[in-house]
Amino acid sequence: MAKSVMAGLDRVLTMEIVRVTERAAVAAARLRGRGDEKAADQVAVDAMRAELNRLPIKGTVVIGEGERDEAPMLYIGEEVGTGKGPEVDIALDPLEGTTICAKNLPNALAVIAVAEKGSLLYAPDVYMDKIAIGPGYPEGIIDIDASPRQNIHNLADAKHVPVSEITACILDRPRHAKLIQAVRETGVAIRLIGDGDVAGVIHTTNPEETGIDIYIGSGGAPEGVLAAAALRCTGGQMQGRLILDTSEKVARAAKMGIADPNRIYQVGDMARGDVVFAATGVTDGNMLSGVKFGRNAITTHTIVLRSSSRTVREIKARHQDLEKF
Ligand code: VTB
Ligand code: MG
Ligand code: MG
Repeated sequence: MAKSVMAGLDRVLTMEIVRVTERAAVAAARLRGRGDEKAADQVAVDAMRAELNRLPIKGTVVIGEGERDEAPMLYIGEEVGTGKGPEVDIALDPLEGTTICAKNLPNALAVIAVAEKGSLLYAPDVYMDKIAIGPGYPEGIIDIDASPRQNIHNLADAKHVPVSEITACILDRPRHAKLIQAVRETGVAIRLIGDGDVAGVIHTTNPEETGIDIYIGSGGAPEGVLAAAALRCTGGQMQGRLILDTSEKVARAAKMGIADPNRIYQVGDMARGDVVFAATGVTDGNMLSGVKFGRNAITTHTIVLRSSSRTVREIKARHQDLEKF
């Protein structure tokens, strides 16, 4: 087998990419609670792009802010990095949860994943049905085609707890009304979130800290790939299926290389090979603290994950060179 282009680089990148999400998070955090999602998103995009372009990589954005004509920066296909270094694919969301940030609610994140070229799913910006649980359970206990009742009972059995001790995270959307009702009927607790399903999925990887055992429901497909990149590093199980409910969406997906519109993607189908993932908290959350602006320093809290070693690092940084931000 060919040697990974990341070989060793992922070790170095682990530290380097922290700056990328830190800087985007600080920029967005300045606009927390201002009710202006677009402005917060824009400053996060600018900040992330500036820092990303300092990385010693020949990177291509494969999950980004959208198509080139609708996203002037960090569009799908944009080349980033210094251009001197290995060829890598990049999935990013400079501000995952723009509405959360605008309302100053929990769990807005700046997120990035760097992977070997060709190893991330090139997902169109459509919805994806998702189900995810954390590591440590036998394979096959979740099934995207099984009923919520079945999945939740399988999980409770595997965890050796009654169903009433399980918490499911679901995006609060009218389209989830039936799902929410079915999940409620099982007797689990539901954490309804306004946005931020990348965080929702990642939270399943550490239920002791976050209180979330399982994520169920549909959200953005790009967010699905980002979450899968994180689970690739932490372990955990996830299944996703694109919702291609119009011929236009099927055609758009086909153009991106998706031949089977009904395919169920496991974690490894969405993120293969060596992956490095980082997320910095913008607002306070269940896993990460938000950016704090002090008199003499700005504090950030980041989680950095590396698939080849399965290391989970939490980096709290005090930035004293305030000019830079
Ligand atoms: C979710 C959510 C994101 O998009 O993926 C959602 O986690 C899906 O779209 O934070 P809808 O809002 O249309 O349900 C976000 O809200 C924004 O990226
Ligand atoms: Mg975005
Ligand atoms: Mg998003």
